[in-house]
Amino acid sequence: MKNYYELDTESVMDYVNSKVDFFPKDSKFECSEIGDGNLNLVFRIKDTNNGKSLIVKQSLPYVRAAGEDWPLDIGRGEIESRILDLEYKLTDGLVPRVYLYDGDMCCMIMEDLYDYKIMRYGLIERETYPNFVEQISDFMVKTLLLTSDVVMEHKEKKDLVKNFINPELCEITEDLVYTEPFNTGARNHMEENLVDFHRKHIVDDPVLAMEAARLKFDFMNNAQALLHGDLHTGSIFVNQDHTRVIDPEFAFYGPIAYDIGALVANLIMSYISAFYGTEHPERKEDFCNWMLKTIKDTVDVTKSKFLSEWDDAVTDLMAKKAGFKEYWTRDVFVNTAGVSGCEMIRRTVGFAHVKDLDAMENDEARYKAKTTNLLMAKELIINRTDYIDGQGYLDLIAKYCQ
Ligand code: SR1
Ligand code: MG
Repeated sequence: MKNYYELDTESVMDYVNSKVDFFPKDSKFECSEIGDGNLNLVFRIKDTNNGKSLIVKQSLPYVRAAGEDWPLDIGRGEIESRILDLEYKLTDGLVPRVYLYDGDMCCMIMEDLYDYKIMRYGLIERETYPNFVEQISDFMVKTLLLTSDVVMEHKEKKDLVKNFINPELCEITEDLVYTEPFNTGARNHMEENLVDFHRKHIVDDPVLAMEAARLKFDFMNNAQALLHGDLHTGSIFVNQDHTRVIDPEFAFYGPIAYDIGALVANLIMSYISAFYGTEHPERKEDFCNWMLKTIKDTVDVTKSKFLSEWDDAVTDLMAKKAGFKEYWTRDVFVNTAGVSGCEMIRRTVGFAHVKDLDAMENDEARYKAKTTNLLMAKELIINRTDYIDGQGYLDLIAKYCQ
């Protein structure tokens, strides 16, 4: 921390020029802080003479959304820069390119995806993305299957497990996703009219608690693949042609279901928000139909890519035995449903909510959306063996969203 100082929109320009030879001498800079996540500072620096730009992402020694009372490992960007390099290679560029990681300043200098938009904000505007499923399923299958023991030489995989130990960020997930939302107090927060509902339907249900506990210990003990670790729609950049995944600072070796489940949950919450929401009525029907198809296809296309990649990619002799790939894939998708449920609950009553639900303007619609979200989530956790394909999710949505 000796040479660390917190950057601002003035100092970041000199900082960048001292680190990379990217901008010409006569550049005319424009700089803004665009970070809207819970953890870091993110600056966009642009040379208005030629339009070239880049991103500087700096870790703070605390959780940005909470303040200095919640300290956090400042070296997390180092893991993020390493996994971005690896994912860039595994996925043929479905993540931004990292130009430099500076361990003194805990800063990453990286490609600016200036012609993309954070998917969550696009979905809130009811935009649709025709290539999303094809590309995000590629991202998941390539990063997850190819870093697992069924494909990798086992000692090399264990080296990766060691190199991606990420205890502080894992602890955030263990607490915020798998513990606090199933209890009262701690860092949970919710609207007043949800307090009794949360207690009755979530906290006081012993069956739900037991199933959530099973999922928690699967998260902690199942070093299955190198995860992104926070694959929600705020970690995905999209436009009409392309999809790029950002922000893998929660990366570690964990259960594949954690990445797929986080994504599916956030798609479902976007659907629920549009289904009950009063915003953009003219786009509602088309958007909801697209979103249903997207939820279904995300599950089905990802699953079928796991199965079809399997025969080419898998090296372990026992993993090639008849029936094993179907067993393995089923297990991933059963727990995907459970993880989706945990993510949906924590985004409604836990520390970190989602704008899709919180920004709904109409009080009644928002209450309906959030309570429906909690009930669906509970069903996904308790009866997760029923939700192993896309149609299962559509049946669930049809039953609850009325
Ligand atoms: C204290 S961090 C809260 C949440 O923000 C990140 O994006 C993760 O989802 C984490 O759980
Ligand atoms: Mg993030």
